[in-house]
Amino acid sequence: MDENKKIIFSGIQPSGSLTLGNYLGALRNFGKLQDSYNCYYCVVDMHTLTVRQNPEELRERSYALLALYLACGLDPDRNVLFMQSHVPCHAELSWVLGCYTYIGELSRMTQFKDKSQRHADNINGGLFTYPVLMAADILLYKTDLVPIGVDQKQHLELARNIAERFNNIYGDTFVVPEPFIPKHSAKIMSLQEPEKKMSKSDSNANNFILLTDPKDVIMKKFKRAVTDSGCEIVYNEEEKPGISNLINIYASINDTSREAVMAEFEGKRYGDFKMVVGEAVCETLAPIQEKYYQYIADKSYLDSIFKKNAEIADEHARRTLKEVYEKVGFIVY
Ligand code: ATP
Ligand code: LTN
Repeated sequence: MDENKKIIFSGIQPSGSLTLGNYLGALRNFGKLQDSYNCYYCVVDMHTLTVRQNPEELRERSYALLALYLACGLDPDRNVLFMQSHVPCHAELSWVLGCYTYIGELSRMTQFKDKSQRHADNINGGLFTYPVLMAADILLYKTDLVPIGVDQKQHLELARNIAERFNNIYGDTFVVPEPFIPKHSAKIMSLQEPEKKMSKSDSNANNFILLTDPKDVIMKKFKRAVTDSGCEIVYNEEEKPGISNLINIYASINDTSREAVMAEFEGKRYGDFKMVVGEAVCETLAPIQEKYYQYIADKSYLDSIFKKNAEIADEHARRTLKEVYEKVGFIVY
């Protein structure tokens, strides 16, 4: 770790196979930031228990997520790639921070409201206090910057408020973190219902592209993607959500602007544009998929990364937790 570099923390839940939304909104940026920051990228398995999980599948998906981190180019020697449940400080700090978070604040979280509706038979305490655990994840590492999709912005604001509140009572303890939200891919939308977010827990597989979807499946999904009335390839989120989403995907993959995409496809047809976007996505995902299948076949290598990094993360996290325990008045040895 280079003491002069700022710290990044982010996490993804192993709650399903990752989508193009996860990749463009979060994962791709993880790789871009690894040179300039000290990075902690976590598999946040504890968060997934807020929704019922099959234990065997959860374990398998946790390995799969680490394999994807590696396949997307995260260097295990330069980034701390680890599992949340391997570092007990996350749960410990979460308890303390929960005592500095108001019920009113948690009740306003839109993800809680959405998920309570979707899982009306299991509105559990964890679902409600989920953002406190996320705040603990971030604050434990004195994180400066958190790469996330825009759907997580409200949770990050809450983490900032908790940090400021704690600092005001006990003096400077936590760094107040900033979000890092990508410009064109902050919210990749569903291919069939472009007014809602592309989500890995969607029941309709045509709504999302999985990072592991084979080429023919990806092309078929793009072919079927809902476009809008009219025929011009122009960006207009309200009136043309389908085409606007495709423009965002293409601009993001090619690191270019929406204007450049519109200029490139001026006078072209929707059908042609959809195929070009599909091809670009396949081209980006092909090398990731190839590496992914190599990594996922070697569980002992993945275990060695998890083990080594749990220790590194634990050391940093334990230091912060000790400071917090001292400040709140616990007896610390
Ligand atoms: P679920 O749909 O099961 O709630 P999710 O995919 O929304 O899961 P995570 O897997 O925890 O949630 O998200 C990991 C990261 O990917 C977060 O930073 C989130 O903001 C980002 N992300 C998720 N979906 C999208 C999307 N459609 N567009 C951009 N970023 C996204
Ligand atoms: N809540 C996030 C996942 C998450 C996270 C974090 C992201 C848990 N802890 C810390 C960034 C930093 C989600 O649902 N996408």
